[in-house]
Amino acid sequence: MKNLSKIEKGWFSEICPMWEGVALSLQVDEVLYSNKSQYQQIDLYQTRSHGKMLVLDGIIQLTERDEFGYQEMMAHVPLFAHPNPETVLVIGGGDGGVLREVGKHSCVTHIDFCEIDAEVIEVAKKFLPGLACGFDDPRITVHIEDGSRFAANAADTYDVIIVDSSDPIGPGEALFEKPFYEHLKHALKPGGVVATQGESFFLHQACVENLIKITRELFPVQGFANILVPSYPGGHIGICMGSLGPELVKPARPIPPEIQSQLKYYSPMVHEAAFVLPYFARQLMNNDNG
Ligand code: SPD
Repeated sequence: MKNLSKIEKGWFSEICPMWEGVALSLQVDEVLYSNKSQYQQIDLYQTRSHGKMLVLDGIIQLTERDEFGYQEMMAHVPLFAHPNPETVLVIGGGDGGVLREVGKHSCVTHIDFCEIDAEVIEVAKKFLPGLACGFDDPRITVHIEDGSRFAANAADTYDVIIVDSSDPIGPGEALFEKPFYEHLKHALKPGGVVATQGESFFLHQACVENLIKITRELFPVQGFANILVPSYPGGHIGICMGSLGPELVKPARPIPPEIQSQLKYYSPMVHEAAFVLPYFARQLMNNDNG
């Protein structure tokens, strides 16, 4: 599969076989960075309407205008589903946005961050300070290596694991396969929770079904939540979750006012609502979300 994303007459169009026949276009004022790293093509654009936009191998990873929903939900849904998360592993998400959100939890004492492509981190630090501020947290240890290998070498270590992957084409492919989820389970402490980027139940049904199958086979509790992100394909994206103990659909602890006041998307009501899926998607999950 090859992405054919391109800029034509000043408009970037995100063209990919994963969402065949559909493309989101954003008007680009300036190309701020463009380079092929050891792993992927990295582009950073100044858009007309959505602030800066990070694009990896032709696929939109984030825009400054709507990144908050994705990063907040990927971090706070699993972290609030856990009664007392202290040790956290974040795989992928070299922009730092998920780390920024994880850092808001004072109960977290240690964060391992594993990203395969150091150049994404460098680009974020230079052009996306509102996200890369996530790296300033002294509780973080950065590991530049393959996320699957990193997880495979950890046992019984983390209360929460968050996988902020790109799509299952290119470097992110192995992160959608069962052996990776087996490593994640092995790396969790008893009662641990894992949350991974779960694609769109509207556009990527086979991929979502596979993720549900894998997590259902491996974890006693499984859930799938939805996030509205206008600049992702279909305008939304899922979080596929597995838990070794806690229920996922309700926060396990109240949200401290000092965290809520910093957020724009997540709230306890949004947490619960995110697991309520359209009927056809619920059928896809085999009615597991009620
Ligand atoms: N279709 C794009 C999915 C991208 C998910 N990861 C985004 C990284 C933002 N921290």
